[in-house]
Amino acid sequence: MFARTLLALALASSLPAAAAAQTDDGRFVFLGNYRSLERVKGGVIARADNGAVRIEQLAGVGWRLRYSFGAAFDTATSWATLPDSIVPADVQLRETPDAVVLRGAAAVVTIRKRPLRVTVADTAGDELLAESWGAGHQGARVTHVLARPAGAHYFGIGEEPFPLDRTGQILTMWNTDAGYHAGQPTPIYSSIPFYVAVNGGRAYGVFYDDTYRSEFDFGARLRGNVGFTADGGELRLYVFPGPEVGTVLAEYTRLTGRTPLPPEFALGFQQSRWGYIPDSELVRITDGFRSRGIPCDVLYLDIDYMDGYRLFTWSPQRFPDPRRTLADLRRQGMKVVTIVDVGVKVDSAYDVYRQLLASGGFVTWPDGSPYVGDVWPGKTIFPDFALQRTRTWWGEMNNRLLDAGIAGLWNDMNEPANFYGGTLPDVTLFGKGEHEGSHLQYHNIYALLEARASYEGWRRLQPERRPFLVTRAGFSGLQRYTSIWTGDNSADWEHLTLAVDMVLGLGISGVPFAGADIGGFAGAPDGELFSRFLEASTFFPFERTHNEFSAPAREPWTFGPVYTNANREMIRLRYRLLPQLYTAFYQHGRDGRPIARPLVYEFQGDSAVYGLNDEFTFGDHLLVAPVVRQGQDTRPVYLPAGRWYRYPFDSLYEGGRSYTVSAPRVDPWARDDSVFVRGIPLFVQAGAVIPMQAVEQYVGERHLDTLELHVWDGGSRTSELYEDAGEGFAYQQGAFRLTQIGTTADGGALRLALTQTGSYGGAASVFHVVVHGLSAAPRAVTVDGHPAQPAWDAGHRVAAFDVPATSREIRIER
Ligand code: MIG
Repeated sequence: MFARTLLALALASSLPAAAAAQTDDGRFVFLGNYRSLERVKGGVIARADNGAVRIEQLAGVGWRLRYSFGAAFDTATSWATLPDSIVPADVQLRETPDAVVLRGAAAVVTIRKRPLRVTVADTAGDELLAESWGAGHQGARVTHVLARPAGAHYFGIGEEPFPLDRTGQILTMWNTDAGYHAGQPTPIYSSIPFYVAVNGGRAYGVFYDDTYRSEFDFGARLRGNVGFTADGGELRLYVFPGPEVGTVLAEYTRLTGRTPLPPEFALGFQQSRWGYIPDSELVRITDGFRSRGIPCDVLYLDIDYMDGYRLFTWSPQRFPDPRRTLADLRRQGMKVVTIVDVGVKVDSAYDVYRQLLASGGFVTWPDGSPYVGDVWPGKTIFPDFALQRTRTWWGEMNNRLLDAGIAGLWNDMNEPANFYGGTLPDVTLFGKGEHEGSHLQYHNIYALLEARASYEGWRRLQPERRPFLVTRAGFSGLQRYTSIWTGDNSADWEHLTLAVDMVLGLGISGVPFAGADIGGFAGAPDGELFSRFLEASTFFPFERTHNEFSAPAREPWTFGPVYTNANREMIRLRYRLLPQLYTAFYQHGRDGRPIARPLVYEFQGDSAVYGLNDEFTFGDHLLVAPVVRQGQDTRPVYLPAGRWYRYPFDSLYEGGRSYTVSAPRVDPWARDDSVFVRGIPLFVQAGAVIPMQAVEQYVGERHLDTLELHVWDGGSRTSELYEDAGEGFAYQQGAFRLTQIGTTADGGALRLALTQTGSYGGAASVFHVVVHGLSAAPRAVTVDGHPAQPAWDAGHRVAAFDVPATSREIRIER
C-alpha cells in the first residue's frame, strides 16, 4: 500500500493529471488521451493522461511496445530474451493532429491520439493488429486488449492440451504440475506467452515478455477482442510483422533463441520407465532391444536410482558402481539419462545440502531464512536459480552425474512442484542482491533458469559434448537450452490426440524439440494404443516411452510378436529417417522453424488447414497423418494444393482436397515387415527429395558411407540434407556439409541439381538415389554427363542407382 502511494505521488508529479489514474475502486484505467512525444533511438515515447508507451523498432525482430502506468518504465531484467537481439533500428516519424506514425522496415505503427491507441499495419497499409481497449492497469495488474477481426486465427501458447487454433480458448500462464490433463482447464507445465495470428492469409506474431501469472483470452469472454492480463510486471510486448508464419518464427526466435543441434543420439528412440532398478534391469532392457533388433539409443533412470532421493547421488544398493554399469551399457551403444529434481533434501549429513545452505543460494522466506518444502526426499530447500552463484554451483553438481558417464539430464518437478500446496508460497523471495523478486515474478521462469544453469554448466565443464537436457516446465527461451516432454498423460486415446496437439503447439511456439510419454504415463495401454502412440511419436522430434512406477511394463516387445514386429518397423523407420530429422534440426537453428510442423506453417494461405490438429510435416515435404482413434483402418487426410505421393507405395494424389486413406491396424497375417509402415499415412510432395539412411541399432553404430536420396517425380522443389559429426562443436567451424537439391520435372526428364556448402570429412561419399513415381523404367540416366545404370524394381516401380556424393547434376530421362 505504502509503495503504491509513493508510486501515485511520483506519477502525480511527472504527469499532472495522473491523480485521475487512482484505481481504488477496482476499475481498469486505460492510457487516456495523448499528451506529448519524446524521440528515443528506434522510436518514441508517447505520454498520455494515465501513462505512457515506448515503441521501438528492433532490427530483424519487429517492434517492442512497453507501457508504463507510473513515473518511469520498468527496469526488470528479461530472462526470456537475448540481450544481443535488442538493437533499435531507425524509423521514419510523421505527426499529424490526430496521430503519430512510425514507418519501419516491415510495418507501420500508428499511435492514434484520442484516446491513445496503437495499430500496426504492413507497409502496404493493411492493418495487422489494432488496440481496441488498448493498454490499462488495475493496481499492479496490467491488461492489453486488441480487436479480434472475424477472420483471424491464433496459434501458439505452447503445449496447451487443446486444438491448435486458440480462437475461443482461455489459457493461463502459471507453470503447474498438471498430471492427467485431458479435458482439464489450463494451466499446464510450461508457459509460452507467444502467439502467431493468421488473418486473410497474412501472419503476425505477438509475445508478452511478462513472467507473472497471466491469462490469454482469444475471444472467449472478450468476444470480439483478444486480451492478455497479467498479475504484475511490465506490460512489454513484441510484435513480429511477418507476413509469413515462417518470418514470425524467425523473428521470435531471433529474440528468444533457437535450439542448438543436440547430440545426434538424442534423435534416436529412447526408453524410460519409473522403476528401471537395479542396475541389472538396465542390462536386461538393453539385451531386450539388441536381441530383437529394435533400435534404441537411450534408457532413463527415474528418481529411485538416487540414495534416498538425494540429488546427484546413487543408491549404493541399486547402483553400487554406476561408472562401470554405464560404461558397460555404452559398449552396446546404450546411453543413460538420469532424472534431476530441484528439491534438495534437508539432511546435515548430505554435502549438497550443506553446500547450498552455506552459500545462502536458496529460496527464502521474507526474512531470508530458507523456505522448506516437501518433495520426494521429504523436507527440501530449493536452489535459487536467479542467483548467478547458484547457477554456477548447480552446473558443478550436475557434473557429478556427467562424470559418472550419463548422457543427459532430465529435469522434473521444476514448475516448481511442492507437495505442500502444489508450489512455493507467493511471499518467498528469489535473487537477493542481484535481481530480487518474489515467487510471483520468478515462478514461471524457475525452470528456465534451472535449464540455463544446467546448460551453461555443461558447456563450461564438458565443452566438447553437446548438452542434452529434457525438462517438464519452462518459459519462452527454454528452447535455447533444453528439449521438453509433455508430462504425465494417460494410456487412453484422448491423450494420444492431446500428445499431437501439445507437440505441434510447442513447435509453432518456437519450442521444436518436444515429445510425449509414448503409451501414456498412467494406466495400461493395449497393443493397438501403444503401437498407434509409437507411430505418431516416430515423427515427434523427441521420441520416448515412459510410464509410472505402478503401471505395467511397456517395452516395444510387451504386446506379443505381431505388435513387436510393427513397433520394430516404426522404430526402424525413425532411424531410416534420421537424415531428414537431423536436417530439420539444422533448419530450425537457421530460421526457427518447427521440426514437426503444423500445416499452417507452410500453407498459411489455405484456411482448410487451420482446423487440422492431427496432420503435420516432419521436416520438409513429408506429411504425416497419424491415426489417433481406436479401431480405425482408414482415416481422412487433407492434402494441401499440389501433387502428393503416398509413402511407401507411391500412389499419386492431387492436393487441395481430402481423401479417406487406408491406415490398417497391425495385420496379424503380414509376411513382409515393411507392410507395417502402411499403418500410418505418410505423403511426400512431388519433386521432393527425402534423405534417408540404413537402419542402425543406435546412432553411430557404424560409419555410413552411403546415404539414400529418395526423389519423387513430377514436381519442382528444393530439398536439403545436412551432415556433420553428430556430436561436438566442430560444425561451428565449418565441419559440416549442406547439400541442396533442386528438382525440375518436364515432359522429357526429371533433373536434380546438387550444390554443396561446408566441408565435413565424415560426410557420405555415395548417394544411393531412389526414384519414385515413375510409370516405367527410365530410358536413360546421366550423372554429370556420364551414363549410369539404374536398377528397375518393377514391383515397386522405383529406379535406383549410386552416384558420387559430389555429383552436380543428375538427369533421369523417361
Ligand atoms: O511426482 O519422478 O512427470 O515423468 O516419472 C511425480 C517420478 C514425479 C513426475 C514426472 C514423471 C516421473 C515422476 N515425476
